[in-house]
Amino acid sequence: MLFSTQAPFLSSFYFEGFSRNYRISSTRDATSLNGVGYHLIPIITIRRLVSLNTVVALFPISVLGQATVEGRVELPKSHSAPVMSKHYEIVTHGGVLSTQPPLAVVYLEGSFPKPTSPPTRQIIQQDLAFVPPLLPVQLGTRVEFPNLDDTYHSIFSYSPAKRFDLGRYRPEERPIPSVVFDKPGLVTLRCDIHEHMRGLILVLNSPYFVITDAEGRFRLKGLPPGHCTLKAWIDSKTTHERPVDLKKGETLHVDFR
Ligand SMILES: [Cu+2]
Repeated sequence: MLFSTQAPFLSSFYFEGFSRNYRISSTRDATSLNGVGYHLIPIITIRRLVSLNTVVALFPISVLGQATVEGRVELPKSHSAPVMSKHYEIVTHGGVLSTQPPLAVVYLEGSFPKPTSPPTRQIIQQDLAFVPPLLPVQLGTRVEFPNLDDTYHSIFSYSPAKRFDLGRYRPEERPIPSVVFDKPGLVTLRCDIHEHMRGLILVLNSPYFVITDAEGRFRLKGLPPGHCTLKAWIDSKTTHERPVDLKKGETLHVDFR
């Protein structure tokens, strides 16, 4: 905890140091014509400070004390032949909604603090489809729905986790129509004009989630140590779960099959 509160301070310290140095060096450059000696030290200092700042930014000290989970989710067999273009869509089989080709969302369940400033994400409408077709978000996230097609879309949902209707709107609509997702659960997006359009938003009471790759592999970093439940959402009727014991600085391997 001590380290995590220090990290932003260190970062801004290095950044401030970098700006100050940069200002000094440009003044010297401007006033000296033979400024080799003047150049060298500030450039080295800038490089050192930039790399220090990068290290601090990439590895906030608080992350070093956190856990990682990686592994693989056994995905259902694809309903169609392997696609070369990796065009994902939402399909329904016997009332079950899933992505095609299959993908899973892996997330850590627990009681985590709500984000101080609500995140904003986007699902665009392009070529009469929702992109991405599946979006996991943390509870409280605002999702914007920009229309990039040269036609109207009319997005709505009847899902218990969020019932809404944005009505018909054109690409130039401003502000971009958006919805805040404030209840956990799966939200099915549809369009009143284009019957085939389907999208899914998985609203999670957790900031720790990731979509697997096409082979079901995943890696979740920066997790808080402790006992938690790791879940793998596969389709609207299937979510696997495993109790996990996350330890500081350690990587746990978990496979869902
Ligand atoms: Cu539409």
